Amino acid sequence: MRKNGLTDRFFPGVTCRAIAQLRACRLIPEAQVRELCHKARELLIEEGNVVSVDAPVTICGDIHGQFHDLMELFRVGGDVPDTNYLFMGDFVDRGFYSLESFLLLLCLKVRYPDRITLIRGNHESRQITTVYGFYDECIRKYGSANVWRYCCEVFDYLALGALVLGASSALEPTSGTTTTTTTTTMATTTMIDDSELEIEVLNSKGDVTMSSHRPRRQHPSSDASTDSRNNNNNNNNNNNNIGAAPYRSGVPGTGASGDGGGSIGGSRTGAVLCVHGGLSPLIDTVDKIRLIDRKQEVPHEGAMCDLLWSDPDEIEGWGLSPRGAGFLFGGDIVKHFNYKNDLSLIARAHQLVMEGYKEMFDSGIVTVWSAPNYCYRCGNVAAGDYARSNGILGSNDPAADSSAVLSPGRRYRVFEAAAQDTRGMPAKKPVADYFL
Ligand SMILES: [Mn+2]
Repeated sequence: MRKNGLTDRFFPGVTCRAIAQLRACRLIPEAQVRELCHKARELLIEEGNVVSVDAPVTICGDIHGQFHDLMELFRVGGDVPDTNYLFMGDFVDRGFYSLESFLLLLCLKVRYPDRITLIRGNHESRQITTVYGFYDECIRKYGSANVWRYCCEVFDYLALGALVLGASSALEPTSGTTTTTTTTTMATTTMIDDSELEIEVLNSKGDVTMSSHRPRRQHPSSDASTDSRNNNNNNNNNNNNIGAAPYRSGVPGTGASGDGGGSIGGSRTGAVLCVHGGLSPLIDTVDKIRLIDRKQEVPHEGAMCDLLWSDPDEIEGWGLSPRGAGFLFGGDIVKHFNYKNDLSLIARAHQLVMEGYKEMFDSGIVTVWSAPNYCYRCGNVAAGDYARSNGILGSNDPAADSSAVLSPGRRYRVFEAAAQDTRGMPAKKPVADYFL
């Protein structure tokens, strides 16, 4: 079978060599790109439109061909496969290294399929890439459109979303998850006995720059005793099992996952839905996303288009998007969708946010942006992000009734642009910014 042949040729030697080469920002031969794209398609075709991902996972936003910043992201957040990653699309265009960035991510996907999840952004499209740089880059670097075509065929198979399941209650102290910790963190988290760490913001050195706690939720069951968090200092984030140590074993399952829900005093944790853009007026349940025939170019309208193009906005209901595709949606839409689908949070990318992340609507949705100093000129210092949804518990409103879906603990890692080697940058005129 061809499948076995491909696997034999690609596992693990060729893939490892290709990964090493791409990490050094050197391209692999066209024939290897072709093999890689075939292999990636075989993997992706097996994935549903909405991939289930176990927490903990580091969720990343737009990359846009900023290869050196992607390397910085891995340096700060932990390397694959030690850290699990979920990238929410827009790997290509704008930056000068779309090929190196996307092919590396694809190689990592083929080599560690359970460690890395790639979902589609609106730039993973034939039409958009011919306008915003990726097509030109392929021609420039490979001399023909072949590689662009191979990549576009992979784009058509990328999932449209992901559900992060099994996120535990509160964040465990930073010392357990990073090598670069500060004693301040420990002091903060241990001094406040009756609260738990909900949000933590770290800079690229691992220093905590902000943290917020919420009152600890009272559980009638013995699960409360597990609230000692885990003190496993060897935690390498490899845990992929919802119920297994070192993460809280008593975590109620998500309504979306259907396992173990409601075991603790009626309180529930929700899943985190990850999409590139946002919601669609044609989609009121996650299950409806699963019914879309996704294996095609991104359409100009309809549910699939909206998921990749829409933006949250301070409005009520739905609004027209200035982008000309997708919709604007308000906080009421987010709250209703999250409630109906047992979600605690929607994580999305698609919009530049200067701080790297931005929560809206009582933390019902977060925008994550991972391309610092976007286009090498926007000066957004904190373009990294990571919503590490390995923690959750306590509703946003402590007074809310116990049936409310609980929000996850979030750890945002903010990083600055990597030093850029500006040599070899093409003198191409920048195209119009449709979103600025
Ligand atoms: Mn986008």
